[in-house]
Amino acid sequence: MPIRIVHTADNHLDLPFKQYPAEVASRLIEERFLALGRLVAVANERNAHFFVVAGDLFDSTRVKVGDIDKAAAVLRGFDGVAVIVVPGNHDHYANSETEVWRRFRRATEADARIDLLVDPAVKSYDVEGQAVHFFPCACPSKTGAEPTIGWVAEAAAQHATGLKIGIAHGNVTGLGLDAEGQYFNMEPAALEAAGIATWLLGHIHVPFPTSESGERSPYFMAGTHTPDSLRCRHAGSAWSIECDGDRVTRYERLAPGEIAFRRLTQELLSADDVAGIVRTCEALDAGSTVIDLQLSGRLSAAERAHLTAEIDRLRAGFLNLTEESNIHDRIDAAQIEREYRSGGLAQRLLTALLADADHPDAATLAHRLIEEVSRA
Ligand SMILES: [Mn+2]
Repeated sequence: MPIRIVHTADNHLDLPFKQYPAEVASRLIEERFLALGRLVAVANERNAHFFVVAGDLFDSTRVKVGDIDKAAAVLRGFDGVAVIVVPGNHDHYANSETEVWRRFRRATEADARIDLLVDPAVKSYDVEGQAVHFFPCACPSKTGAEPTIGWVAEAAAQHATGLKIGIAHGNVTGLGLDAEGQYFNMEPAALEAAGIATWLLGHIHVPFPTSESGERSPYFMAGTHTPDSLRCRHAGSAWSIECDGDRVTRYERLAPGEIAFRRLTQELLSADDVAGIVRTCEALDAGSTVIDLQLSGRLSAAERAHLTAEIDRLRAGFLNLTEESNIHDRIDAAQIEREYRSGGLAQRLLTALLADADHPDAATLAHRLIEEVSRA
């Protein structure tokens, strides 16, 4: 019988989202609990034996008590053999006084299936006669450099049989993004040398492997389970992993997130471009999208007014819309006709420059110079 594991990490429950208005922040905070609940539901549908959280379940070591209870309630919904929680760097385990874990223990003591693993010691389970050994490597601090996985190879060698799975949290050389900091760095060679079936990792918020499904991988990076910032390009991720005997035989990526962050960077040079960016926005699922528009280019006064009106209209539909625009004025035929005497030098010069497609800024620049000179 295959052993099935659902692997998540970097849930960052209680991430404050301070940069957003209060009602947007509370929706984003709530989504992280809801998405974890969706993932537990998928794990149950798939009859997973283990639900593994490879660090950073919480965003910090000081979390509102109510939210610790809420997290515990979500995890309690798992129907399998055990939920295994290992502290990451954001929710590191310094000692038995570390607040978040003291309270988490209290919140979960009634459910023996929730295992908080903080010590570097093998934890073995018997699943219908099959031995499954987990090697948890909790983070002792937020920004440590010392590897946490060093003990695993020797401990794994002491178990001749059974499925052996490592759990750790930190950067992996070659995979890291600067965004998360290269803490508790692990070398791929060291991960492979541990002599276990695979590693379930957290820390880098992007999933690894890069394929949606496959047959084996020396390690898995969960990726945050629901998007957490404009940097996040995936739909939230987690892994469903199947093992047979002492190895991984199949994996599949899950996508429990329901909120997206999108940054659209666009140069606008015409009414068509304005219509295009509006269409792009309208094609998004606005109610569950946090959008950030980074607009540049040159527009006529009329095009610009239209853009502003359209953005105001769109703003109402989006979960959140921010805009950072750096758009210059562009003179057009209507404005030339309005402001300059027909047949005069300025009108003829500007009309000719406007027709020069190779130099789209020329007419606008000339117009600005003429204005300056005539004001002087
Ligand atoms: Mn982390």
